[in-house]
Amino acid sequence: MAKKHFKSGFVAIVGRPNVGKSTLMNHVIGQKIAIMSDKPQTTRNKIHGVFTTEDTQIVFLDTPGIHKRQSKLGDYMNQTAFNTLGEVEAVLFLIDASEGLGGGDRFIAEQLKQVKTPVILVLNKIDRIEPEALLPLIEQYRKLYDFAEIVPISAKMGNNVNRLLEQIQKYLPEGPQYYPDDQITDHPEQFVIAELVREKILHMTREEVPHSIAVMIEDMKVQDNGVVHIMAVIFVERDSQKGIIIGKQGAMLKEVGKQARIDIQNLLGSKIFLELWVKVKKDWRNQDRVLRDLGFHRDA
Ligand SMILES: Nc1nc2c(ncn2[C@@H]2O[C@H](COP(=O)(O)OP(=O)(O)OP(=O)(O)O)[C@@H](O)[C@H]2O)c(=O)[nH]1
Ligand SMILES: [Mg+2]
Repeated sequence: MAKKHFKSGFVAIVGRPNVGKSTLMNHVIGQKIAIMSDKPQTTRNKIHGVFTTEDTQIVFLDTPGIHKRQSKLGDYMNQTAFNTLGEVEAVLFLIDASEGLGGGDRFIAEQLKQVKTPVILVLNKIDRIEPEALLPLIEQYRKLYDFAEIVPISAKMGNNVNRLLEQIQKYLPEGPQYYPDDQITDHPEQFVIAELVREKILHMTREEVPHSIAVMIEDMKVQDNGVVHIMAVIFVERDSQKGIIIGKQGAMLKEVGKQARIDIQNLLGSKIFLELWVKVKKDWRNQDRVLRDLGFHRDA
């Protein structure tokens, strides 16, 4: 449906792992569609978050944090982030103001020079720094790249996010409404549900375990009593990790289920019954076929 003077476009959010890309997108959309955690490399796929008003639609592309590759999955994640750069109206280069400028940001800035897309520098987590620290930090980043705009925000607290939205609008052409008013993401519900299960495990585990898990929804159906029955399988890379995820007398898995159920019920707006299984798939992060089965396609 083409409305008169309707502006729309795609905006990629890129940056190092853990800088708050998913937090920003969720804040703008007003609902959790991309999982968040304090572990780097939380996001693994490109996720569309759709922001629609009377006269504008911005489709945000949340991308995996760009990092040094450690596996085929890592390669896929970096490629997913870079592929978005040339296919959008604007790029938000998100940085963590409390961490400062590092090698990772320099690397990303170099990649940005390969495309013509306008880049907005977004300094996030300003709630964690002294106000005086902001200007010197901006000066450092300006030397890296000729940014179209520079906006400091706190994605977590919501500070200055409206100002960022205003800046983005300047770069949107007149265009169609890509998604209906009530659609907030491009991924099927099952993807978001699997991610919510994965998020709970990320919150409860440490070291290599967070990176070694993948979650897949094997079955989902509405029962006669209206309860949605969901069966999810958690894949790990080693037997020892299976033990960790299950926990003593199943305590960990039970807690994962309890916490995930709350988020999933919020998402679906109906009661659910969540059945969780843990399976070992040795070294799945380096196996092309398994990666494909789990939904990590080059074109995804
Ligand atoms: N204090 C503070 N913390 C924030 C802010 N934004 C995000 N965080 C925290 O930073 C951590 C990482 O947030 P994510 O949104 O998962 O980061 P990401 O950039 O999507 O990370 P990857 O998907 O791993 O690349 C979480 O613990 C967030 O709560 C902010 O504005 N202020
Ligand atoms: Mg993320």
